[in-house]
Parts: sequence; structure tokens; C-alpha cells
Amino acid sequence: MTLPNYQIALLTLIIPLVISCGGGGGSSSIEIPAVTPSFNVSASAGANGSISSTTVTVTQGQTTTFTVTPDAGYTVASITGCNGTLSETTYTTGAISSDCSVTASFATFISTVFNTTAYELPYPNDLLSDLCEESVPIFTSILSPIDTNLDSHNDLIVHYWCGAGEFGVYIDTPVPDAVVAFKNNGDETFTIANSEVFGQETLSFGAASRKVVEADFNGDGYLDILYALNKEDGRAQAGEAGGASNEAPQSILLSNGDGTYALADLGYSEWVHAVDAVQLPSGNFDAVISGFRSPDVRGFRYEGQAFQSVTDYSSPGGPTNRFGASTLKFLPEYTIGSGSTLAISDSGDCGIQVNLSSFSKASGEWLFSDKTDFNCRTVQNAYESYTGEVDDLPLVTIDGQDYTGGGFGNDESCALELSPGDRPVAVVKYSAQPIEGNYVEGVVYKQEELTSENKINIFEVSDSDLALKTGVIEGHDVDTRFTFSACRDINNDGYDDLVLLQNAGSGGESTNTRNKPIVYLNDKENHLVKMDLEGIPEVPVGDNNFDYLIHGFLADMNGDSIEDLIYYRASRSYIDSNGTLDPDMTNLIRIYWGVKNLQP
Ligand SMILES: [Ca+2]
Ligand SMILES: [Ca+2]
Ligand SMILES: [Ca+2]
Ligand SMILES: [Ca+2]
Repeated sequence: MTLPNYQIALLTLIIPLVISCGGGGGSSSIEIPAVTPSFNVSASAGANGSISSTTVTVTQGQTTTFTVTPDAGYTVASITGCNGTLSETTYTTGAISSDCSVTASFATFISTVFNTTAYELPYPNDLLSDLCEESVPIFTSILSPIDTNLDSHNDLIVHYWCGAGEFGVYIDTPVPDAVVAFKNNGDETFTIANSEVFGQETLSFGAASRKVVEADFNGDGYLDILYALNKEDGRAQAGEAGGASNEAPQSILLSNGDGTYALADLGYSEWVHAVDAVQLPSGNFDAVISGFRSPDVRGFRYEGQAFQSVTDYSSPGGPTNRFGASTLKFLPEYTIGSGSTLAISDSGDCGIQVNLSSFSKASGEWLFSDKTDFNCRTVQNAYESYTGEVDDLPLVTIDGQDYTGGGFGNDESCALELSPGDRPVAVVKYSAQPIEGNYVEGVVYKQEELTSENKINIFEVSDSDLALKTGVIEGHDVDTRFTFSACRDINNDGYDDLVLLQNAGSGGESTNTRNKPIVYLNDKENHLVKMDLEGIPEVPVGDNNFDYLIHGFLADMNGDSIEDLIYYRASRSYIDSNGTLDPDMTNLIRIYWGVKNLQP
């Protein structure tokens, strides 16, 4: 600190006076008023925001405050000068001892939600390098954030599997696959920890995976993972036994109660897309598996140190006397201690799986209660598939619009509360092909000339009714391909939100895709409103190690209650129409740590 000359003069004047006063209370000393200097503190704001004043005068040793006000959609990117600190929108300077200036700049809110540099998980080369045959794609299909050792840091369990060696050829061998445990070290790094978590280096299902649900099935306080397993790796069906070659042994990744995990074989082989965890009044969960091959739906209950098959889910009545195998969702319990008492599933009674059924356990057992009626019908010989074959045209009408599309329909679902404490609603993805201007008799519609729509329908479910609830989803793009990623509160405001995992194309995709998650925030007024995520980090195109099929989702991986952004490469994919594979086998998993919660 350099004192101005006049201040030094004052000090020399005052000090002798003080000494003389201390000598005995003489009354003749002259009082000289203390003159404390003041300084100019100037402030400036960059574009997209303002600061409360441009210049203030501050007495030496004092502080001053400025209010910074970002424009709508912006946030303070940086504010510096005069040794100050920012709290909310108030910038308080340090003690002022000279002229100084404060400078504020602003950035779009979304560009400051995540760190701009990422942590990349180690690549499990030892476990994956020899897994697939040469020239075969490897898929990173299911990433499960789960705290395996209850240290409050999410670990990550990842399932990798190989595509078929030759597409469309019948084989009956297991799918080469690998489960890999990434242990969270608690310092924002991860270590490959198969030996520690599984007690062995390699762990596999012999299957591909489709969906997943986490619940504590054996009641030991550690979450377990139930996978929907199958052999849908591109192999052909076996002639008459259509679908048998897609059956895979079903098992659960089950905790041992000490931070380690092992596969619990359920002794059941099926072709599965739909699994769920069903809460019982006891608080325990049944593992429910609804496959395409078996006439009934299996429940597995952990009793006496092992899973027992239960028949609670096998014949609920309704259009096909079973829960559907494409979408299946048991709603969380509404009354504490009642267990789950409501469920929805595709009805299975319509060619394009568009109808939805609801089920209730109010009577004590699971029974069909209601069904949508979208006027499902079939027009003979009016649908030409992409192979040129002419077949029947399945047809439904929703809100006055005709839809068709073989093999589409309801195929994903989740449940959430639009307001805290409300009865949960079912959120269902519905894919179909709209017929512009609606069906005209005599016309043969070509599959490849019809566009596909992917909608999100919300249903209110009660013991006796199932009702489409419109006007909830705002800003949805029906051209986007997606699966559900999260149906929970992702920004800590107490209201459930919806996050979609945006899919890239399937096999043969030749364009680099960089898919951000799709986020719908709850506006607290019964709407789920799509956020503009322009400006969040992305995996750069042209980063050749990681080209193709990048998907993003949200999870809190470091335990600070702020969602982190995770990107992964879904497959080592084909790079041209000749079926040439990307020569780089590395599948990245990359985390951008969250800095603050998303806001509408
Ligand atoms: Ca952990
Ligand atoms: Ca468990
Ligand atoms: Ca929320
Ligand atoms: Ca976090």
C-alpha cells in the first residue's frame, strides 16, 4: 500500500499529539478532525446484462456493493475487480484503498450449467479388445449409475455387447458381451474395478440388453439391476420357431450386501424388451419380466436367499389376458405401505400396439381395468413394406388423425408426478406413421413414403379409468427418435421432470451424430416444457477417435446434488454403405460436471 503524501503528513502530526495526551490528561491539546480519503470505484457491464451504477465514491477502508442483472436467459459469466465477491446478484467489493474498477460479463445461462472440459473414464481395453469378432460392431448399450458401495458417490455399471458376425444369418450361440464396473474414487475420477465389484475380471450375460431398472430386489439396502435381455444382435430368426433365437437366459445383477455384486440366474429364458420393479406392501420389490415368447408374464420374488417364480402377474384379464411385452410400467405406490397398485402396458390387441391397457390391484390381485380405444382396424393388401411386399395396413385414429406402421406403437414408458403428492401419471412413447389427409380407400401406402412420428402421450391412471391427458408436453419434436432416460426431478425444485435419450439412427448410419439429451422441465403448472440446450458442451465433430453415434444423458455422478452431463459412444459403427467399420474401437464415456441446476 502506498499512502498519498498528505496522509503521511497527517500521521506525523497526529502521533505526537496522542503521545502527549497519554502523558496525564492535559486539557490544552488541539483537536484535529481526521480526514479519511475516498476513492472512485467504477463499474462496467458487457453485453446482455447491466450493473447498478457506473461510478461510486467510497471512503477508504469501506466496501461497496453493486447489483448485477443479467438479461433473461443469461447469467453472470464473470465479475472481477476491487477484490470483490459475488453472492446471488450482489457483488461486494473488498475494503477500498485506491481507485479501482469492477467489470461484469454475461453468458447464456445454459453455457454455464456444466464445466466446459470433461473427465473421460478409462477405456476397458483388456476386457473389450478381444470380445467381438473382427469387423463386428461393439455396442455400449446400458449405462447404469448406481452407488455399489454406499459411499454416496455413484459408480457406473456398463453393458457392452457385440453385433452379429453376419447380419441376418441364423445362429444359436450366446451374444459375446461384457459387464464393466467403473468405481467412483470420490475425487471425480473412476477406476475399472471388475475384480473388486464382481470378484472376477469378466462378467457376462451371454445376451444383448434393451432396457433396465434399478431396485433393491433382495432387501439388503443396495440397489440391484434388472436388465431386459435378449439376443437381438442382428441374427436371423429360426424359420418356424420364429423368435426362439432371440431368447436369452434372464438374470439380475444382485448385491451381496457388502458392496460386491454377482449374477443371480433366474432359470428363465425369454426374448425381453420389458422389465420392471414392482413394489410390494412389505416394501420389497418383485422383478417382473414380460417377454415376447412366453404366454404369461413372470414375477421373481426374493425369498429364503433366492428368487422364487411367482404367478401374480400371469393372467390379469383384458384384451389378451396378459401384460404387454413392449411397454410395461407399474406406477409407484401412491399410498405409503400399499405397494404398487396401478400399471399400464400396451394392449397387444392391435397390429401397431397403439392401444394401452391399465391394470389395478385394488381387488387384491392384478386385474385389467380399462383400455384406450383408438379404433384399431386392418385394411387388407394396402401397405407396401420397404422390401416391396404388399401386406395388410394396420390403421388407428387418434384425435382425428389416421396412423399406420407395422411394428411401431407404444414401446417406452415411465411414471412421474406432475405436482408433488399427485397421483403419478404414465408417460408413454408412441411411434407410428401418420397418413396425411387420412386413409383413402383403394390406395396402397408405401412404408418408405410415410414419415414416422414419435409422440409422448400422458395418461391419467386410476383403479377404473385410463384417460389421455393432453396439453402437458410443450415443444416436442415428433421427428426425434428417443428413449426415456429419466422421469424424476433433475433440477432440485421438487417437481418431476422428463429427460429423453436422443437416439441416433440404427445400423448403417453414416453421418456423425452428436445427440444431446432432451430435457423437459416441469413449470409447476402441469406442463413439461422443452429446454433450449443450445450452448451446453458437446463432443466435437471431427474428434476422430470418437466419431459416430454419441448419446448424452444426465445423472449426478459426484454426489453434489447437481446433474452432470454424460456422453457416450453408442457403438463402434459402420462408416459407409459398404458396411465398412470405423477402424477405431474405442467407445468413450465422458462426464461434464454440473455447475448449477437447470432453470426454465
Ligand atoms: Ca460409490
Ligand atoms: Ca440389493
Ligand atoms: Ca424439477
Ligand atoms: Ca454432480
